[in-house]
Amino acid sequence: MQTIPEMTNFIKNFSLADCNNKGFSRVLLQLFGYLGHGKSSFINTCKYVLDDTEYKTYADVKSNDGGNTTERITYELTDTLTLVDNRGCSVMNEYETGEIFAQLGNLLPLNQQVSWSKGIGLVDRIVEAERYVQSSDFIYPIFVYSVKKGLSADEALEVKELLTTARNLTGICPLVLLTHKTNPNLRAVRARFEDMDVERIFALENFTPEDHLKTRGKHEDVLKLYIEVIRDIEFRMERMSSPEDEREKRKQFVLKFVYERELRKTQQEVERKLREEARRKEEAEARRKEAEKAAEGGCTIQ
Ligand SMILES: Nc1nc2c(ncn2[C@@H]2O[C@H](COP(=O)(O)OP(=O)(O)OP(=O)(O)O)[C@@H](O)[C@H]2O)c(=O)[nH]1
Ligand SMILES: [Mg+2]
Repeated sequence: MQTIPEMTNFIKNFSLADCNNKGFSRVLLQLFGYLGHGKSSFINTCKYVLDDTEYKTYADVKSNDGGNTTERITYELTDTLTLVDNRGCSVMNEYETGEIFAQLGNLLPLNQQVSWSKGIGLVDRIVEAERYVQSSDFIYPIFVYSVKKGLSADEALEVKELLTTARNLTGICPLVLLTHKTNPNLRAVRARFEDMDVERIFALENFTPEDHLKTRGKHEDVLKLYIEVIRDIEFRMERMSSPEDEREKRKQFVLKFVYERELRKTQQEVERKLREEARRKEEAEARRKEAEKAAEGGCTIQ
């Protein structure tokens, strides 16, 4: 069992130069998930624990249910580890998931306002961003979910799909971080994630501006999470190809996702038009028959 200073040193001194880094120079810990689940608070918590100074709000935290973080902002935690506060999504419709995957795959610029675009606008932005995005960044996905929100069976299906796609995109099974650990929903929510075959589930209580009394339990929870993340990075690094190839794979993945989404949309539109046309014909036919009947009736009376 390591002590707190030992764990802290281990995390702070972790460097990709010590492993077979294939040319990767920095790790981007990509935080993603729904609005208001505690991503920004987690960043503040990590800085508080690793810097071990007074509590500061580095990342903007909203006092309500979210929608606050609208930029992809980076926060350097150590020389090697950088946290990325991605824009949260409200519902998992196909447009938002396209955006989420482009962010997650690090295909959009960092530290710039995130403007969401419908249709193939996203493809243009990905191509445009190629000049600015650093391919030597190793992507590590962390899915943030608040226990307080609960998780129904239907929502769990949606989350599972999101996590599976994120895994296929990044090559890493996202680590699931449950916030609001002390909420009574913890057991039930954790069980849902366990059913999804998630490999690593961590639960913690974020420090907040209202409550940042440092307890050993809270402090250690954060350090243990990082130690696990580092072990995982070392394992995955062995199995990665070059940073450029990896980025190209991610790009192809997201472009295919957007292309298929647009194709589905076009097909749905064509099907809708055909259904409408068939309905119009049926109605016209019914009207014609009505008129015929009325005309026949008129003849009999005469
Ligand atoms: N008690 C408690 N409050 C938390 C925890 N995590 C987040 N909060 C609170 O929940 C609210 C939303 O947290 P944020 O960190 O802004 O969430 P976010 O995911 O960054 O939200 P967006 O950027 O809007 O998507 C804030 O009021 C936080 O103080 C936690 O673990 N425990
Ligand atoms: Mg935020």
